[in-house]
Amino acid sequence: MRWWCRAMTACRRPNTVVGGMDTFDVVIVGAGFSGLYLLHSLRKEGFSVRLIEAQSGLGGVWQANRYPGARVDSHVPNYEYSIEACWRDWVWTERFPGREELVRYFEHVDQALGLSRDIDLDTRIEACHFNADGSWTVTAEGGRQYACSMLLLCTGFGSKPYTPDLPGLESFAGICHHTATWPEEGVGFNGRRIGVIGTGASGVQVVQEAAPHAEHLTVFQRTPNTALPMQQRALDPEVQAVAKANYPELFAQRNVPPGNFCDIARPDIGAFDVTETVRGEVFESAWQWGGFRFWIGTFNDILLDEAANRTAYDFWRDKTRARIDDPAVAEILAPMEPPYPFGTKRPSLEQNFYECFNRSNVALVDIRSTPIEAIEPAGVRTRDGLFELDVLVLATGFDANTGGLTAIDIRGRDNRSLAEAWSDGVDTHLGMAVPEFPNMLMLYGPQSATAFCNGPTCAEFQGDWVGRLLKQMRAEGHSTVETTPAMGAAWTAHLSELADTTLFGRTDSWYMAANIPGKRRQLLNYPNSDAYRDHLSDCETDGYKGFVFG
Ligand code: N01
Repeated sequence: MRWWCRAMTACRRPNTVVGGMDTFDVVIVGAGFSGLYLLHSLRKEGFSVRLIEAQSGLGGVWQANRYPGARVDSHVPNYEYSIEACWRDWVWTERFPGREELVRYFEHVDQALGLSRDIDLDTRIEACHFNADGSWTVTAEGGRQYACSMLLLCTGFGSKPYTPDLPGLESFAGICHHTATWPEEGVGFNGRRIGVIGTGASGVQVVQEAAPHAEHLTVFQRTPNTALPMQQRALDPEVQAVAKANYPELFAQRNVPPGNFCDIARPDIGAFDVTETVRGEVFESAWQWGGFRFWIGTFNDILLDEAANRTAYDFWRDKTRARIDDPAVAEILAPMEPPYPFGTKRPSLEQNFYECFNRSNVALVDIRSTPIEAIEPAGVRTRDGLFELDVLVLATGFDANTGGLTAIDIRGRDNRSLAEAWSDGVDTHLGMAVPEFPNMLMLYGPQSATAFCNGPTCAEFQGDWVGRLLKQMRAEGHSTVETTPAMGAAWTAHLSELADTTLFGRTDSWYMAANIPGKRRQLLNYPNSDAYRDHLSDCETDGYKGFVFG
């Protein structure tokens, strides 16, 4: 299938129908930051594009995660497109916007860029099969089919919720929901006995919402979260209007090392290059500034060197323990000895998470020392007894990075499925292409910078890279592009080296694929967005080294 020919004649026209199938140059799966950016940019280049989304609105995780308290952890103006039509007339109300505001932002983006006309909502893709002629057949639930030359998977790192195998879960007589499949009509917390399993970002946010309303709240924690102060505040529209004069410069900054935020630079000195007093001042200043600055913006060896890391942990621990009244509770939430190197599990941002445990209606259960034995109709039974509940919240995370992809029956060459190809671990080239899956690219996927890079920043630089690749293929008359098993193995080996030379490899986290029983332990996100971007750029400069065109 010579997709560039059709593109050159069919751009901006309704798609063609071939053999009863809607046929496009490009099919994109997923309407989050990456998918929408690709739709916008590839359409501009004259490709015929269809974007398919399982949910009934735009925004990816922000559609799905409608649990109480859902809120982004990247501050304004980082978490938005750099496209002027999107930011010029958009005003945020808070420094860290909540889920409802983010959904409205995506509606605004839709209007500004006219995206919806090329999107099928409420359409869940079940299968994507590569054909001998180089095309893909994409099949949605209900049987609707699309044909395309290039398949772009933008399913995000957190689109497949993970529910642990808790014995008796289905017998629970109250209301039970995973945070990522929260019902649209909501669940009232007022006057109810609420239980929350999990203290990752979702758990922290639900706890903050439930504590003031619940008759009683029980939080089941397995591993402490080194949550950091968000330092949330309302934003003044007039101040934002003035700041917009600098937005082009600020957004450009997201793509300039060091770092991928426009206003948090990766530091260039180590924790022991300064005196203890100065180190304390640097930590304190980052703490007061809020957000991720304490995680990534203090010293360059915090995530590399154990002793440096310990200085950050100790600062975090002392600050946190000072907020918790009961020393026994403090020891569970912020132990004297670090449960893992600070920052190697993603720190959540909190507003009053730790103070919630000073309330008389909130109890903390350390399920590492008193494990959950079963879920019963009346509640959760641990080794210590039964905790009676009306509502059970499963804030237990995601089959991160790969789950959203392997949930689809994606079959490449020789009819081999992606799930089978990755059954013993993931191999990709640059986190974008999978050996034996020609004409298929992933964005914000496994083995790319993904969760170590601000979402819109990554969506734009990866999206631009893909756009240039497709244009070059069109110009040079190539109809297929793929990577090789050797390149996949080499990239995996490189990530494995990074796991060993940073502190990430020491911790069981979803970065390390270690949150899902039986999943092969490997680093699934590239922990340095600058270096990652350099790899993409070098690949392109070297004539797309590692890719084979046909
Ligand atoms: O999921 P998680 P999440 N028994 O995997 C526990 C983004 N996000 O949805 O740590 C008992 O972090 C598990 O315990 P442990 C963000 O990138 C962002 O909260 O494995 N407990 C952990 O406490 C985030 O990092 C926002 O020991 C079990 C929790 O469940 C990512 O999504 C908001 C268990 C899962 O935490 C995932 O966050 C929400 C079991 N069998 C999400 N299995 C923002 O603020 C798991 N747990 C932007």
